[in-house]
Amino acid sequence: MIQKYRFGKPFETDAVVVKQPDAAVFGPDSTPAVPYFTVKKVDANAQTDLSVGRFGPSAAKPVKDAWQFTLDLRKGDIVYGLGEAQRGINKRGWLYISDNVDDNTHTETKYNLYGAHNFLIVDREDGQGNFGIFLDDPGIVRFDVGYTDMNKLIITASGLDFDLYFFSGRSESGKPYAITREFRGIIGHSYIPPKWGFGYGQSRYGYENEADIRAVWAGHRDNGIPLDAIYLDIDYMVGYKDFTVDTKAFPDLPALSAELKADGVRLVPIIDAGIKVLEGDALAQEGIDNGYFCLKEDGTPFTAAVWPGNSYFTDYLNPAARKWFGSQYKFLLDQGIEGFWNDMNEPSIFFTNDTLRRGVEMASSIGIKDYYEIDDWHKLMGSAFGTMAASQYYQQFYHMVDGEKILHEKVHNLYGYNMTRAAGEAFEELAPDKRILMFSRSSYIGMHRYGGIWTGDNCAWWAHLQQEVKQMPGLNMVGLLFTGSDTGGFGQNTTEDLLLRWIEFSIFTPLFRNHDSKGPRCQETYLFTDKKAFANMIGIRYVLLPYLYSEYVKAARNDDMYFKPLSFVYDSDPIAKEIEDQLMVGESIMVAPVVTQNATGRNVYLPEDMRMIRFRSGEDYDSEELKAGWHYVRCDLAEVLVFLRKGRLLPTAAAAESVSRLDEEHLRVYAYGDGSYTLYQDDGFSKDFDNPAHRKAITVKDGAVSADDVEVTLR
Ligand code: MIG
Repeated sequence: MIQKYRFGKPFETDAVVVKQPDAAVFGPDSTPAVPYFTVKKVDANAQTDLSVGRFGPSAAKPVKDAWQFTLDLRKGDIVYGLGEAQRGINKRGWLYISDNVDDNTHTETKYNLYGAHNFLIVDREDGQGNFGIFLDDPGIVRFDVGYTDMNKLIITASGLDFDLYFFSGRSESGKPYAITREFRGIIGHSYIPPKWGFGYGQSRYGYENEADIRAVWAGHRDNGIPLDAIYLDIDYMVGYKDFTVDTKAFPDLPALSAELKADGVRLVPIIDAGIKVLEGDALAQEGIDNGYFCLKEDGTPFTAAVWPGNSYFTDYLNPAARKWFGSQYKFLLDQGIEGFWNDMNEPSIFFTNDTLRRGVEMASSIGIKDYYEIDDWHKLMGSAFGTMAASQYYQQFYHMVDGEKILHEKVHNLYGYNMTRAAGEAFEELAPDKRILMFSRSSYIGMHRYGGIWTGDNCAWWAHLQQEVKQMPGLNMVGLLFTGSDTGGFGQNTTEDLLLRWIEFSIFTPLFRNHDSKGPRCQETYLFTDKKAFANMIGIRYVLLPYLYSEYVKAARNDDMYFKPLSFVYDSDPIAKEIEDQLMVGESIMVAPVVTQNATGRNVYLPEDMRMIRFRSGEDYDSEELKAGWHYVRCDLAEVLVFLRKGRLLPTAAAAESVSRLDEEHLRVYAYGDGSYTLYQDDGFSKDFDNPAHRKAITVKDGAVSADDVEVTLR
């Protein structure tokens, strides 16, 4: 059952597409009553909660006049959700703030990352009275899940205007999985990328020109390492200006793109949110003339420093501006480009003219000197340059929506979502018959209809590999199925073993991209010693693709999850509820990646008897049946373990160097007993996902396998 409560006059976020009736409407002076929670109005000065108090972590942004919802938690209650948020699959024991930010140090004591995903589930220890809650509030929201008080869940809205939804689960009332499905049923189907988007991609902030791209291409092909995409970071542009190509570095992008494509490799350029302020520039002028940019209080365009230098920020909440920005992607589509990644769309802001001026004034007030003493530091950094933190800027500009001026901070978390929506809506017109690869850094619930996300600037830390495993189910709960992290780590220096182990997990994430920053050592796989190991490991991704692609498309069309926590499947198993480093991938398999250095194996919990398949490559594998319970299993570097459920099938193909070379007419099906499976196969580009011809039945009966339209052998 779904119950929706309206508070005040919410901004329409378009997160929900299946509109729900209001169970009640609460004005600012009412005494609201909602299920499960007690409600009160908070104000910063009277506040004692650690999460919102004047001396709490969010002290810079005191909460004034906001509705707050409090619930007592019992010891064994579990809280699932919050999408991209850091920490565990079980979110208990921390404070999470929905306040999208560009922060490249994801330590576990951070409160916010790039996305705002205000959906969570309370799974009671006795299974009674479970529910899901979605706070559709695009402002800054706090989820205090046992931070102020270990036994309380305290949710503080951004103010008095938002929609609040409760879900008790459609069929199997109260089960977290059923609750998730019910929620997913009202936010629309997830985005499906072109099939090549499931191939392996290589990226580095630092590829500067055609020669760099050719070297990456050759590095893979010369070593038999599969490759479907090479990413272009901001250096392909002229002065970081969106929708330009530096023709000195890339003299003939259409030709390069066509040459690569003939070999199954696509170029995927980055698009940044900020548009360069430049006299006489057609794009900037068009934006100004039509009022497409966010404005300052005085009605002139707001500008701030990002990569291009002084930049405008497109008002993506204005449908006309969205359409205009989206139409610009045509410039690259026309050059043979079929995929993009949207960056800096929190939006990231380095500083503004005002902050700069204040800093200089501050420096002048203490007297401009040739050099500064250590004792000048507090004056210089403390009050002027040192406060150049992005978030204060969110109170300095406005959106114009339906003639109404709206302070950015009130709708802050919608920015990246609507940049990606601009692209997604444009692709429907510019390339109606073709899927375009699209993923974003910043997001809000609803963006899953237009693209995926990557998890941003992680580091080459084992802890971040562990973190990524835990982020996946939360993202899937809110419909963001096309997800993955920077494999190998973006910041810091990776090592060969970390990269191999990371690949061991990323083989299963729909987005599978090795991405690295400018400073750290290079981490293209072919630069390491055991090139064969990388070729085999990445090859296993292609081996598994018939299954992974089928599971992805089915999950997207059925509003289902591709990654699930074990407890969503084995919901009465108390051990399964505590497993945070194993996941269910689709209907047939469980994965248990090795995520610690120098380990030669790990403990794995099997909620039921399973068949463990150990892949060294598509051809080289062994397998054994394991009973339910705990097992220590060996897993060398460059091996991948897959745990196949009883009565389920795992269709695989022979390894290939690109998705375009995959032979899907001949499949090898792993089985554990008899079972049946629905394979999804299409051309990888068109959008007729529900065409029944794409769904092919595979059956294993009495140890013999058969299938519609595909040749299958049993393994
Ligand atoms: O301020 O474009 O998260 O993937 O390589 C850094 C350069 C801007 C941040 C992205 C990262 C990308 C980088 N960008």
